Amino acid sequence: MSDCLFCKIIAGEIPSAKVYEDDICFAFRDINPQAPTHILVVPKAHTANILDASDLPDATLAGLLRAIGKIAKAEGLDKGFRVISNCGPDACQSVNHLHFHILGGTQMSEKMA
Ligand code: DGP
Repeated sequence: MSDCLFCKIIAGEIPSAKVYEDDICFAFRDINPQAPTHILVVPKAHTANILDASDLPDATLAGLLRAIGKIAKAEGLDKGFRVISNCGPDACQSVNHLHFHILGGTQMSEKMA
């Protein structure tokens, strides 16, 4: 989508700190990190959020989860990490391109919201 921030990052039109890329997804460091490790994993195909996940092939959805695991291992998050996908206004989704936050590198709170 031409006016989507994450589509522009995937296309290299906006610079990012890339940590991983394959045929299905692209991952880069969040510009406003909320943990020592804070990475965004996004499908290369545009869809708004989990509510529209049926727009994507099953292989893409599976590939995203596999990529998250690979990235967490490569980042050394062996003591644990959290994966969040904000969906819609109540969850404060600010970029309408499906993405998963990987947060780690610290002991996180038991409280999730
Ligand atoms: P969300 O609130 O779940 O939609 O998360 C969007 C995230 O995207 C937020 O944590 C900040 C991040 N972000 C916004 N603009 C940029 C950018 O230009 N570059 C990078 N690396 N991250 C961005």
